[in-house]
Amino acid sequence: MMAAPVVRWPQAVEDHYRAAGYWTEETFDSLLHTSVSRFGNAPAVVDDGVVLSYRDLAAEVDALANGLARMGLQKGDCVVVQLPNCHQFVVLCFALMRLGVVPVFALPAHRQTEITAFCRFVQARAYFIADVVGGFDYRTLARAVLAEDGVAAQVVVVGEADGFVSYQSLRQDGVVPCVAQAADVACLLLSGGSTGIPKLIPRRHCDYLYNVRTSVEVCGFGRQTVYLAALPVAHNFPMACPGFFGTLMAGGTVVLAADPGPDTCLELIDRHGVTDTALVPPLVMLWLDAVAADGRLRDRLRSLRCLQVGGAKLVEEVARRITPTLGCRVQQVFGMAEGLICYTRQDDPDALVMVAQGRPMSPADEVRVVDDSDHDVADGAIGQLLTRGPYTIRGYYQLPEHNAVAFTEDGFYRTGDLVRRLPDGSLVVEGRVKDQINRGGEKISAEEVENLLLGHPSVFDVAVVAMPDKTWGELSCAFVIPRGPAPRPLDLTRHLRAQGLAAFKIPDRIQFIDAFPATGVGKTSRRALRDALQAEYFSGP
Ligand code: J2J
Repeated sequence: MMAAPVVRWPQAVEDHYRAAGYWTEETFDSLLHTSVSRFGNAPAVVDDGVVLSYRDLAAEVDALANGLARMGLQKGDCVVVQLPNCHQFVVLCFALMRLGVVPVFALPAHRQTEITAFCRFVQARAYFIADVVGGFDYRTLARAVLAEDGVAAQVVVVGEADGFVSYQSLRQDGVVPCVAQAADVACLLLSGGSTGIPKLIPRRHCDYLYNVRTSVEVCGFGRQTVYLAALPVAHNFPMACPGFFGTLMAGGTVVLAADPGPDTCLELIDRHGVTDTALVPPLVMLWLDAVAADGRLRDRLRSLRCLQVGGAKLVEEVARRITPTLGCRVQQVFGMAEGLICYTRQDDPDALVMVAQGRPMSPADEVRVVDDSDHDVADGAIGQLLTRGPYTIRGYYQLPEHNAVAFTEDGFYRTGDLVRRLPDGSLVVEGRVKDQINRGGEKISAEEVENLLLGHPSVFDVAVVAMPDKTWGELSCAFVIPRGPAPRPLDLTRHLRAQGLAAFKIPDRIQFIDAFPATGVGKTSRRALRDALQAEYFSGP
């Protein structure tokens, strides 16, 4: 049995979080039991034609947990979950968490490179997929992953199993007891990351439930809440901020959308009386444009109370269009899977909600804004954000060397974000110091893509940087110094695709260059490369 090791908080701090009531003895399994006893026959999860009441949901979890246990999964085992938004995702989460089996939540967009890395890193015992989604056959991906060295997972398929284990067939009558405890790891979330492949973020029942509970309070979720999960639910935002877990804790209804586009979502909002949802900024623009182009669509949004926007910076001009066009309130959310979540509040003045990314949700969140030498900057000045608190991790999963640089000695997480703190404690995100591209909310680690490009024989050196874009906020541009005659850009993107990389990480543009601009200490100046793209953008047509 491999208990998932985590970097813990110092004992005195953990004791304090418990004594203060931030951490309780609850687990995700007790959340489900409590909600079933309080909300029994109310609708919990709506997915396409399927409606599960709280009682139905619990029965599904019982049946699946039983089957998973018979499959041989045990406390401390890790599995990789890569499912689209469907009720089976929700059922699977609770079933695994009851057994103390730890899911790694891969994104639907991940491909062979990422999935293989996750399976190897955690020695995944199982890999959960859907059969075909949007024309992509995940079983083909699973076969490719299984063919890699060091992967020995049982594949479980929602839908046509095609030789693998079928999710449906796993369901077995009977109930297995919960063996997870509050201090155990509940799941491993993915970090956006700025080095190598995504790092894994251990979230324990106690800290992740605190995240959910506090989000529910701040966002005012309750029985009346109908939450549309539009973004992929593997993301922390629609999962726990307050997301589907928060909705289920509060007694509301989760409506799962197959895709986040306005065609699908506006119809679901209308049909199910959705009150709350969460989007990233490019999707907000898509929704705004759809409703602006056809005023009748606005009627479909009658029930929508609040639109949460986060994951990337919401520009003020777009923020200002939301309430007049969609008829709902805006809440800015600045969060990270590592922990800290900032929300603008319902009673914040409009002027603040339009420009700030919110303030930390917990009174126990500690925030510092520092310069390059970790000294606090003057109030209102821009600096790097450091944070620690009852739901911010103290270390990534099994990466001691990286943890030594990603956290300060006294346990603050270095977010890599540049922020400005307003007098009321609200934060305005001003940029970042990490080598990451934020492509409309999807995070791309420059180093991960660079390493794969360096594997191409015609690439001598490469730097991947952010390029401004009106819709996406940022796109990615790879500056490449060729080895010999320059290849075609298409050869390089094909090279990346052939290795099985999530499509959003493929550079949007490839630019050949003779030499990189250098910093004072002779390193490649990514800033100079970014500035060149900025200058071009602002002088463009
Ligand atoms: C600017 N940058 C933002 C914002 C996140 C809620 C919302 C988002 C995430 C998330 C999340 C931003 N304005 N409003 O987990 O629960 C950038 C920052 C941050 C990084 C974290 C949640 N909101 N960001 O996006 O782990 O750079 O979480 O450090 O994917 O996204 O990325 P991620």
